[in-house]
Amino acid sequence: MLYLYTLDQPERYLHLLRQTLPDEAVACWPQEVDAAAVTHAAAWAPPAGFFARFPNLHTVFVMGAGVDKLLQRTDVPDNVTLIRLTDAGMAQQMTEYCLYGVLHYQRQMDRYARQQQERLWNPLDTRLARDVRVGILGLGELGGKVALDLARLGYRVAGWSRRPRQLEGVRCLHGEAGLRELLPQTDVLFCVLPSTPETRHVLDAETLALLPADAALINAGRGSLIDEAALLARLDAGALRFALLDVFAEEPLPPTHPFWNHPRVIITPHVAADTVPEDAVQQIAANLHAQAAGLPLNGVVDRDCGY
Ligand code: NDP
Ligand code: OXD
Repeated sequence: MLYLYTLDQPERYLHLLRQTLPDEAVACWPQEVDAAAVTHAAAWAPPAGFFARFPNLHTVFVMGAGVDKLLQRTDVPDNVTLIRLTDAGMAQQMTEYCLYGVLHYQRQMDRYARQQQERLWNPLDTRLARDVRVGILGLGELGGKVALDLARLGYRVAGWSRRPRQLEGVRCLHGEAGLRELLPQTDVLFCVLPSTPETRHVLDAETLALLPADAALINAGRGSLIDEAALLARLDAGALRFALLDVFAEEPLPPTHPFWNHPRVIITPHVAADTVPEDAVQQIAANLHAQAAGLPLNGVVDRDCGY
């Protein structure tokens, strides 16, 4: 049996799962079921201890791309296969989110907004896409597509990953040295890394200082990627033009957080790329069929790497 837990549109997911998997028994929390019959779960952010009630659970489908919260839990035994969503409609949304920030920078919307407050009619220099250097941290399912899309639009794109990558039209760097090479040559930095012990505070006071004066930062990965105090200090000093932030160390962002009314910060509430129910269910179904047929699975989480 496949047991579903989501607070986001549970009826829609249940309907789609039953429609797509007519031969599979599917139930949805809080329905009471025979816990021993549950072999698979599809879940996003269930309460602590949720998975422990299913003694025969062997596969968890994560209904999102990031698995950081899941890997911190103690109720998912090591022998359970974790499968996350790969793209599933989120990559296009990430491109849109990143492009919004890049255009904000390139077309100087932050400066025009300030000029408008002063009723100031003052055309600023126009910058072409080919003169804007976009750096992308994370070249996986999401960052890889963002990099390719922006390169196709004419931006000068460089990207950074853990292992060497090759993407057409994108300058690909990796490892510690690659990050140090990329940052000083970046006008707009887009972070879409997973949260792992290695990526924690990858942007701290020292690495943020490698960005050129006037650069902009967009974070759609996870809040843990950035040392928020160091970012605030850079913004306060006017060393960064603006930060477009979708993810935070603490979510929801506490009402007293200085980001809220910082003139150089734009906040969105973790909406850069939403899970698309139809695509998510298609991916879960395809993996269930592949698993039953003994075929390779898509999106298996590497617990050792943390993503
Ligand atoms: P992937 O696993 O497909 O890609 C992760 C990328 O990060 C890979 O390129 C990987 O390198 C790179 N990476 C991981 N660790 C390191 C490291 N230590 N140093 C350098 N590069 C590293 O993930 P997705 O693209 O699917 O998703 C990325 C993240 O986006 C998610 O984990 C989640 O946190 C976030 N997200 C945010 C959403 C939002 O709405 N804000 C929505 C969806 C996801 P390599 O290629 O070598 O493996
Ligand atoms: C995800 C997210 O990881 O929504 O899918 O952040």
